[in-house]
Amino acid sequence: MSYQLKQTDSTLNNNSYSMQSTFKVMLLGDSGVGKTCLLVRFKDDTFLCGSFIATVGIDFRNKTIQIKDKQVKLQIYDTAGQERFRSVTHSYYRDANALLLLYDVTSIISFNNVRAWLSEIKEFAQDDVIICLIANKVDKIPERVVTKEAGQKLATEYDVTYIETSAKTGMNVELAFSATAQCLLEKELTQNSKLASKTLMNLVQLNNQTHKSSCCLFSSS
Ligand SMILES: Nc1nc2c(ncn2[C@@H]2O[C@H](COP(=O)(O)OP(=O)(O)OP(=O)(O)O)[C@@H](O)[C@H]2O)c(=O)[nH]1
Ligand SMILES: [Mg+2]
Repeated sequence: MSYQLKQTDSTLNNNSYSMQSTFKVMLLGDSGVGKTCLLVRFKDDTFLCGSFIATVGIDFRNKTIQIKDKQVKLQIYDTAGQERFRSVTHSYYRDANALLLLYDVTSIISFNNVRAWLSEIKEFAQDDVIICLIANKVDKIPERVVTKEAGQKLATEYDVTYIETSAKTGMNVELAFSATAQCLLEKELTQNSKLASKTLMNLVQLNNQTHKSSCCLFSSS
């Protein structure tokens, strides 16, 4: 195994050393699709409701999760969706190990823009970056305009994993990050990004078959 031996976060026992890997995960997508809310749900298990405050430039939060006997530290970059910050965010793509590309299921514009985001990814990110297409705000059932089938079709066309989430209810939020972390661990071990992408797809499928609401395949700290 090629995991680095590092001291873990200060939240863990200072005297304990653990097998830890660190990965950079970037959140992308149009302004207002729910990137910041998804991150806050994952990090603090709360929902930012009320007035929408657009992210300026780029922000980041760390979270360490446990996958089997491994500590996985995720450095999560929350980017601004607004066009005027695009040049700032482009410079971060290169370092990203995984990209969570969000759209809002109540906004056809955000869905149609996914292709443009994927072109940017192709231009600025590493060739073997892990990509997950996230259909967010699925709790807004009456307002939904982008179907699951349309989302899955687009994901299949680009050979990326598709996950439906709600930052409001927490549905699949843990799954999106934890399955991505597990996939990145596998990629680190095998150096095979195609195999790791398949692992991500399988984990999501397995979860959808066995747990209809939230994921309990992983634990986090
Ligand atoms: N109902 C519902 N509302 C959501 C969900 N996720 C986000 N929102 C709302 O959507 C709005 C925008 O959310 P943000 O997370 O700030 O959007 P963002 O993608 O970070 O936007 P930028 O920072 O401008 O790129 C806020 O008013 C949130 O309350 C969700 O899953 N369900
Ligand atoms: Mg934001």
